[in-house]
Amino acid sequence: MSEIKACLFDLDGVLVDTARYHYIAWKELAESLGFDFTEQDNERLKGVSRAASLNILLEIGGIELDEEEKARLAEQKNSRYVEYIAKMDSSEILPGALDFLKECRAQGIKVALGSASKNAMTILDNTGLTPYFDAIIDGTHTSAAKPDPEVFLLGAQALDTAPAHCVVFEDAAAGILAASRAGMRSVGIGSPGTLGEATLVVPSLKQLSVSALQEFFASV
Ligand code: B16
Ligand code: MG
Repeated sequence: MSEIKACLFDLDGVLVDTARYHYIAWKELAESLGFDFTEQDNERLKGVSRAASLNILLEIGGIELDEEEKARLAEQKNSRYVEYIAKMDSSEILPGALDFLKECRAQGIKVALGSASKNAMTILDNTGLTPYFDAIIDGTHTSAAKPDPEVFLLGAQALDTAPAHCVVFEDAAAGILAASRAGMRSVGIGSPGTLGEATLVVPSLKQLSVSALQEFFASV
């Protein structure tokens, strides 16, 4: 099959572990509204936009609100989340992620970010990852959330690379679906139980090298 010319990375859960900060901030909001929000509930929010996440949270709490009130609560949660990510540094880069990005650079493979987060730039800057990207597409550039392929198609366009030559790295099932809708192969970071639709699944980027990936994708 086609050679890999570009890698498109999701942020939360692939390069950094910000899921726990999202969780704490959503849990605080749920508790202020009078209900509990468990880690299992939080799984439903991974890769989902802020507005859609709030709708899921309110559904769990059995609460109905008008759009104005929802906007206020989304802002309240985001303010808390921003306080947490303001303290992030390079120690919070996930295992293997930095070496993989460096290897992409060394092998002339283009690199883009494809994240739903509107806070992606803060996270990339605070962890020192910004210089590793040729293009950054985040929640401030997109109008449709994953599983819509928009974020990855914009990434491929910015890198001037055809989808058949792109590989997406994702930790969320919605992101794997977005990749396949964009006509791209994908690597699921996590467990085959939730990411079974990916072309390849690995526990983390530590288990993968760019050369091993080229070899594997030469056959699929
Ligand atoms: P924000 P990703 C996603 O990031 C998170 O997985 C998801 O939990 C979050 O709700 C979404 O970003 C929006 O984030 O509130 O910062 O705009 O996995 O697409 O990098
Ligand atoms: Mg993610």
